[in-house]
Amino acid sequence: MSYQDDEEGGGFDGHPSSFPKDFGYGVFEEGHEITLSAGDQKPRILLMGLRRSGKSSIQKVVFHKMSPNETLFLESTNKIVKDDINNSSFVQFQIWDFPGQIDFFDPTFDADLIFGGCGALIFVIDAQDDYMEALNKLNLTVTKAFKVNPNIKFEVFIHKVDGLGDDFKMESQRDIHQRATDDLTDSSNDQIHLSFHLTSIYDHSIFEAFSKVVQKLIPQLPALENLLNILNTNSAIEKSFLFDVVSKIYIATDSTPVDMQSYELCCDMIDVVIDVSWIYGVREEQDAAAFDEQSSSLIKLNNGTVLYLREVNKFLALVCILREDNFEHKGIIDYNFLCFREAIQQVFELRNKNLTPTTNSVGSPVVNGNGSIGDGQLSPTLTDEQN
Ligand SMILES: Nc1nc2c(ncn2[C@@H]2O[C@H](COP(=O)(O)OP(=O)(O)OP(=O)(O)O)[C@@H](O)[C@H]2O)c(=O)[nH]1
Ligand SMILES: [Mg+2]
Repeated sequence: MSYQDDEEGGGFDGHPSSFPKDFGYGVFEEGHEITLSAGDQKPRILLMGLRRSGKSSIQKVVFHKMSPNETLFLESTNKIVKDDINNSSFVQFQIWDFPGQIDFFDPTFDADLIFGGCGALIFVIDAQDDYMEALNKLNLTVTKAFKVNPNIKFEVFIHKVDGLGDDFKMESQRDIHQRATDDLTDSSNDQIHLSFHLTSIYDHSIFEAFSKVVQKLIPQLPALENLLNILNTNSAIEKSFLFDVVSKIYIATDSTPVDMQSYELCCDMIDVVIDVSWIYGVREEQDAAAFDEQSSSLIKLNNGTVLYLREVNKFLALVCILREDNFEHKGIIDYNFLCFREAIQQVFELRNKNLTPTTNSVGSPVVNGNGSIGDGQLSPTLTDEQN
């Protein structure tokens, strides 16, 4: 079952050219005034929504491995909390967690600064609560943000759906979608496009939704998708995901539809690999990563399916699902994988060539390709990693 609603309309159309140039991989056009400090140039994802809607919980669960139950003890956020997702992850960005009671009319609220360098705005709505007030706030927020920066992707998380039955879930989604878009039409803002996701921190839906949000910020997405399609066809693979290992966000997948179960299986596989490596991995250095060039894993399920994981670089893993009979040609699959890995490296190499050395060092490209997980260093090129 897919947790995302609409793809129609003005969403990411698959063309890198539609990608706003002043954000994303830290590439700034020449002459573009940068008044923020270097650390602030990373694309920003804003988390907004009413009080107690679950913003901080989302950020903690997805990026800080907090268990969902622990979020019960989170305190209310009272100022903007900026969180850098950079060293340990393939994709680099900042997440700004806002307090629920933020007031746009407060003179200290600097809309230009906040929405200016923003890539995506996630608006969280508590689906277990009355959402009328949230819808008003949503309308206010997106119209304000759109005025400052029309390139922002607006993502609505209909959150805490774990407490709702399937029918009610669908009904709330339909209702919220309808009302939100009607409100925009009424205020003659129909050029603003909203994407809706049903989410909960108690299952994988929040990771899936976040994957979709992050994917919209990756200009190479169509190329990656294409490579995965080619890999699948030539290796008789049914489904493959390119995972950011630390966050378990998938950066790309082939163009067949994603079903939640496969995604969950792949996430669980990553957990297993990391856990087993931590426990049994041979480690000479003190803090060697649990995931490295030699990471690969094969899990056979009792329904004739095989899960196969291979390391792509320090931050990325390819996880494939295929039928056991097709895994007899493991040699071919491995060979194809090497070609695939090479191609991925070329995709990002091409991008890095297009960057001038200055923007490269200051603009902190969103691609992280070197160093081990969590080792605190940032390297702009993927190719360094090779061999
Ligand atoms: N059932 C359920 N509860 C959730 C979910 N996500 C968050 N919560 C709970 O919602 C409550 C509020 O979460 P917070 O993350 O503090 O909310 P917030 O939006 O950051 O709130 P402010 O900082 O006050 O704006 C916590 O008790 C969480 O445990 C979810 O997916 N399902
Ligand atoms: Mg909070």
